[in-house]
Amino acid sequence: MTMITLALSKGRIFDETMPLLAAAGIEVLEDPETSRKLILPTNQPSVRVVMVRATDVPTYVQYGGADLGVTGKDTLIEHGGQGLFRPLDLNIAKCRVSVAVRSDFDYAHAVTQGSRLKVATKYTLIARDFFASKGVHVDLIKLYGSMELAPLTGMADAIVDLVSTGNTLKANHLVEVERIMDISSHLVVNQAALKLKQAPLRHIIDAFASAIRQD
Ligand code: PRT
Ligand code: MG
Repeated sequence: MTMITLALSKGRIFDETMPLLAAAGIEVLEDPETSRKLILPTNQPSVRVVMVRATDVPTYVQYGGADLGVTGKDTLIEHGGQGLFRPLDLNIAKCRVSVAVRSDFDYAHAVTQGSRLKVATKYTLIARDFFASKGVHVDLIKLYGSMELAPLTGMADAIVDLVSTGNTLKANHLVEVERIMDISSHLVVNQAALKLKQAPLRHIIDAFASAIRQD
């Protein structure tokens, strides 16, 4: 029996991948929110799900810890995508990467004046590329979470972060001043596994493709 291992992260990616798995006839038998198991069985003895940090999904698939996985385009860009085949945009876990500042900070003025901006973010590659393309000089401060706090404490002028409803920015008196890119989650597949386990992986990829919701 050829075992297929799928890497997912808890929360929205797990939840929004379930309908796609169902289309492939796969049902996960335990709830990651309540189970302490990191390897979850499915109704198919040859398919299992490993639960990893969202940022670790591309790494697990790259090094063969999983044959395939579901990961945000944001995470994929920062990872670099080495060793990964990326057959499908799943159109789930949608959001955008944006620049936000304190509502009392004049971003447009700072940019036209050619000021150096202090930018806090988890997305240093995306931020570096974006500001370079605008010709804005930035000092990037790498953070791993709670980006919203950086402008509030005076540590940064701006943040580059994911926005979906905008409620988190609003609650912290921040305003979105630029949209950098739209984000959705993608299916990623280990390139070697795709050759060695071609038939079962094709079956999953095709089923996912047929179940993608367009909007
Ligand atoms: O914490 P860890 O490093 O393990 O992972 P993570 O925080 O990246 O995981 P998770 O599950 O939160 O996000 C996984 C993926 O979901 C991301 O890589 C995105 O591709 C996607 N996604 C979609 C989002 C959001 N929407 C989102 N709104 N990821 C995070 N958020 C956060 C955002 O960072 C901000 O803090 O939600 C907050 C904003 O939401 P609104 O609705 O208030 O604007
Ligand atoms: Mg999160």
